[in-house]
Amino acid sequence: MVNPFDRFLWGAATSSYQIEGAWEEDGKGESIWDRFAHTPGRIKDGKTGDVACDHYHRWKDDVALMREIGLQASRFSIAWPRILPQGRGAVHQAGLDFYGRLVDELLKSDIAPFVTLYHWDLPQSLQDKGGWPARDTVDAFVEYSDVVTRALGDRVKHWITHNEPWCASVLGQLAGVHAPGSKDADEALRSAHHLLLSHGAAVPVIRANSPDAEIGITLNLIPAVPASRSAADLDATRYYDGHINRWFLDPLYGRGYPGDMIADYRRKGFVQGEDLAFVQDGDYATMAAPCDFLGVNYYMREICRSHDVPEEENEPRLIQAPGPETRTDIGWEVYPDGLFDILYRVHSGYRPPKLYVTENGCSYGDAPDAEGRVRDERRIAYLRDHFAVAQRAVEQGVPLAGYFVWSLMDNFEWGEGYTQRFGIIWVDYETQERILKDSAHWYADFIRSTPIRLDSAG
Ligand code: IFM
Repeated sequence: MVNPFDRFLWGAATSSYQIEGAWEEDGKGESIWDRFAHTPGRIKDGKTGDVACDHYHRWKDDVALMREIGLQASRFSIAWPRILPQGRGAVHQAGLDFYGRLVDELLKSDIAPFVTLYHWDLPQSLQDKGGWPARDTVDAFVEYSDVVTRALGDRVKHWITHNEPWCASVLGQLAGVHAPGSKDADEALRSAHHLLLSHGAAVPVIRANSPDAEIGITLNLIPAVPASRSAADLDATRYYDGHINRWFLDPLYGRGYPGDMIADYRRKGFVQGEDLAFVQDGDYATMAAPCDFLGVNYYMREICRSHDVPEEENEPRLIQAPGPETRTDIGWEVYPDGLFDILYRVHSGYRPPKLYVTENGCSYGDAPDAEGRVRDERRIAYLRDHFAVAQRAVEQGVPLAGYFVWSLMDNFEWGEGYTQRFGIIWVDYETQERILKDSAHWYADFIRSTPIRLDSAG
């Protein structure tokens, strides 16, 4: 039988903490993002995701807006503490029911649900027991994946284990700007390892519960470009690429951690001794569990220049690309060709059977005008140019099967609070009114009329 969703899918993405609100409703447990956002000084303007877009109560209307745009797929994440308020143990049926109703409404609307199991809202009670640096959290994630995929595996045909493990480990536990907010290189590396390990350990469990589903993981990948051809800048580029891309891609595709990066991390004091103490026998095989797709989140490239001070050897300085007009409100360069570079590089270097762009989008603050219309032309140009690049990648043989705009609606942008608007739907956070921006109308027309089906099957 032909799977009705076995074609190129145009969608939009969100995540639980960023849109749901209802942070302590219906028996939900506390997450590390609840705790982090409630800690003074962590989030711009002292904002939290307590209410966010109130999607927990407005989900039906939000699905109606997706239908109006004509989305073919919706990527969203599940809040682990709604399902297992204490992280493990007693399953909370009300949490499962919420997502069950959402999935049913999407399917009724002919919108394929792409479900991310972990988009950073770890139950606080697991954090209290050590969080991702602790190996036990791997088992907890597998148990949680089992519970969710048993309940929804008959209806959900696309599972994403983790979103951007680099952010969860490095931003959360080295830079300290995301939850849980620590600054410890050893903890960050352990966390990255346990995130990847839990992905691999969960894959067979998800497959058993949802046998005809596709399973993958989503990485934030950034093409690294040298600022010059000097040996120092080329080495800085190698380092940056290793830190953000290869440290995650290599183990997922059976190569273990990159040796050059282990050496660099040892030099920087991130790793002690010869071995990575947290890697146990069999871990590399587990992490490389065969998957059906890789999700790529693409926003920008980085131009890398070496520092000349010896103690910061291999720590690249990231320099600005020319032209402030090419930046979005959050300061990221607009560089559509980087999407081609990263897709092609992953395809030729790692050969995932399928790829999805699971996030791509831009932050622009255009607000409703006197007629209540949001004329976000820059977002339209951004999406049009990136879609054209995706088209080129498909024509060059990249097995790209779908594309999710980040984001369906303006939402809580982590440490930035509500200052960055990535949505194709405007959200008035006071009234919770939603307005389809011009980009949403443009996307609707694009989906309806796109003459060329971006079909990787050829
Ligand atoms: O909002 C985030 C999302 O949660 C993960 N990827 C990047 C987006 C924009 O920063």
